[in-house]
Amino acid sequence: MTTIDYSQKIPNNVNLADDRRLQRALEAWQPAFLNWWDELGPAGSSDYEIFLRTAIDVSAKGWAHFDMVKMPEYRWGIFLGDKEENRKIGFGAHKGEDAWQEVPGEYRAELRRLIVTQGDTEPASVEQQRQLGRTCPSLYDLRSLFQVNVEEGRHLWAMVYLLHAYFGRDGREEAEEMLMRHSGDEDKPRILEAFNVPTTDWLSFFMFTYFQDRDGKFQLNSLAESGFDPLSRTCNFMLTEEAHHMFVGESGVGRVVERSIELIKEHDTLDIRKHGGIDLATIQKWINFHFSICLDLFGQEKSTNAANFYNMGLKGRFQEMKINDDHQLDNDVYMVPEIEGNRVIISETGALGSINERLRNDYRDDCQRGVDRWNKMIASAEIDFKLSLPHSAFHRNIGVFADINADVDGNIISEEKWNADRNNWIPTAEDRTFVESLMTPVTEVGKIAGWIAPPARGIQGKEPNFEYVKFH
Ligand code: BYC
Ligand code: FE
Ligand code: FE
Repeated sequence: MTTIDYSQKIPNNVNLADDRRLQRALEAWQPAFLNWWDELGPAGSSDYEIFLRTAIDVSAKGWAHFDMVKMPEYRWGIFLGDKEENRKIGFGAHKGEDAWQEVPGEYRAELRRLIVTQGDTEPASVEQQRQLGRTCPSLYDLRSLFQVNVEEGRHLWAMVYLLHAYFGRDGREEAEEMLMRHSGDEDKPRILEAFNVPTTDWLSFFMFTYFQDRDGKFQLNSLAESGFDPLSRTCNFMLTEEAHHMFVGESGVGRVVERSIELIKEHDTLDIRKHGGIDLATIQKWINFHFSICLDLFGQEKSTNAANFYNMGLKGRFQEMKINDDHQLDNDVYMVPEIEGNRVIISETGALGSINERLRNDYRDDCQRGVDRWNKMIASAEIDFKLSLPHSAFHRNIGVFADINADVDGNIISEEKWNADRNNWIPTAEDRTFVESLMTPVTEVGKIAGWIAPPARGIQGKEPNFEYVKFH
């Protein structure tokens, strides 16, 4: 099963040729996808040849093949992770029963909703990043952007496959809708808020791949625990691709920090804007913005939806099988934030109802690790500045903090104070104009923009200044 059949119109490792109806339905969706890619995928890129990796095998080792490819000719396909024989449902009311190979009828609507929400984010991110190719800081970075974009396109294929294969007519309709909602569209926006925010500059792109793709990591891990085996298997393979997206984010922000440190040292000032660098205070504002909108992606602190998904065995916790408890949580508790008077307090609630909050906390810890590594770079250059994640109450739109204003330390503040101080915390129009002013494209082999350090190493054994993208 692990080897992918590339002789088919739609590459796959699910024996698609044996199911002619499904094959025909997906082959009918394929031109709509390509049309969408042409209209809303990476702008102006259809003739570029790019050093891209393509999946050839779904095992953990050696799954990728690298070659110069034009993106419209990328072989998007359907790749499920290996099947675990006799897999059991690991949590919830059906714990210990055989994992489902078909959709459990009673949970059909919930399962479809989870798959649609997951699937919707994938094309959304491609739409959000559509214009970035025009302002790349180097060919290396341009390749990274396009690699991320084609893989997000493949993640859409992953969810569309599930909809077509397991949800009949309404699945096919949902697959069509995936290409009809668009990021930022007033009438038909993407489902989750953070996927309607344009990604207009490369600092935002690196923040996106660091923070927002990391939501992907946590959500996909939770869905990989699913009792619905095809969903679990597809998420397991998507996670191997996701790791690279987060590498792009962490190393990207790291290289911006590295360059800023160089300029601070060279000019003996933190105020490096006039020297063409992004000052650390500006980087902090971008962190505040992206981290806070990503916290919203985890839903409400107390959620009956999440409790139901868990009970039903559809969506688990992060690394569910490594947690040492009964995996049913009927008698367990968890601490969630609440507003009491003018303060944020932490109070005990049922563990089942607070699955979202637990995942958000796991996510926060994971985000902190990269911030610590960036701070180490700053500290070893003996610069007195520390980057940090804002408090969870800061700049939120979902959950208990949606109705209050808070500063970056989590103190509840008045509307007036928020309006007076917000410019110190999140990017202003001037900040954005400044960062955008640095975004002049660098496409010469071996050259890099002045606001970012070069990568430590290249891709797949190539030099950092290999010609990763050829324009024709
Ligand atoms: N925006 O009970 P609650 C990725 C709604 S990223 C708008 O807490 P639930 C990627 C909610 O729908 C991973 N609406 O909700 C990254 C509900 O509506 P109803 C994406 C929101 O269901 C980068 C109501 O508020 N995957 O892969 O527990 C590049 C009550 O909320 C939002 C997934 O998200 C929001 N942020 O939690 C490319 C996994 N939050 O019922 C790709 C699948 C909540 O009142 N999705 N609402 O109509 C889920 O598991 C859940 O849908 C959520 C929401 C965790 C997102
Ligand atoms: Fe994805
Ligand atoms: Fe991703």
